[in-house]
Amino acid sequence: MATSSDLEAARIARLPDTAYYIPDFVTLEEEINSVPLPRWTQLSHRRLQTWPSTLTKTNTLLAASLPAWLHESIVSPRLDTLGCFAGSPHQTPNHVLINEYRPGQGIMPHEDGSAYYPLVATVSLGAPIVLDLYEKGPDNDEKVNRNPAFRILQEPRSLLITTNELYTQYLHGIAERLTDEDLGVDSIANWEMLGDTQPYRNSSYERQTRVSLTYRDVLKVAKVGNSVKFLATGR
Ligand SMILES: O=C(O)CCC(=O)C(=O)O
Repeated sequence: MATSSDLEAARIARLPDTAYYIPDFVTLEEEINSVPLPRWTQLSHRRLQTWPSTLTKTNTLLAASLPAWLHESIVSPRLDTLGCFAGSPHQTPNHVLINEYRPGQGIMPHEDGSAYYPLVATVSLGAPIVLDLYEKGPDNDEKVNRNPAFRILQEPRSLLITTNELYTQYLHGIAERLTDEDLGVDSIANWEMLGDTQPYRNSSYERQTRVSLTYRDVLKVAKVGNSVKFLATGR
């Protein structure tokens, strides 16, 4: 199992501070067994599951454990062994978003914001996808350029960690297209770190359904039991 000393070896050297990429983070068998339970919310451009629940309007997580199949089984213990959440308030992820993208679907460039400790650990399942990184504009939210500053190819079963300046100073998004093209050592920041470049030997691939599990640590957590008790006693 990859440990914290392996994390430095997984650093994507061609990106600003800091991203890590680990191919084959989960095995084929684990990938097949990790099909999410059907609790999807249909959004206009993708489907989403939020575990254990959506954040409140004040970006607070109502305290609840992540289900065992997300937290205890495979990914969280490996993230803990890597030590990537060692500096976060809860020292382990407490929130997971699961996104499903069919061919042609994507997610607009955005930032994940201050509700979370500035680190996202993303496990990709099912099919590859290209994540685009954009520099923030002067007003801190618009894209500076229409073109991405960097592109990361996420293979199925891989782990991508984004943190520090890359989390705070860049937007990330997935283009709505059927084919990802112009794939090669010059255009893909983690090309040398891919487990297998053969599927991209024609510099492109056709999108298939891809599922991402994004592990995060929500900074503010409220104990629901206490507020319910408070309401009940009126004190
Ligand atoms: O699916 C992904 O890899 C990106 C998901 C994402 O950007 C998000 O949930 O905020």
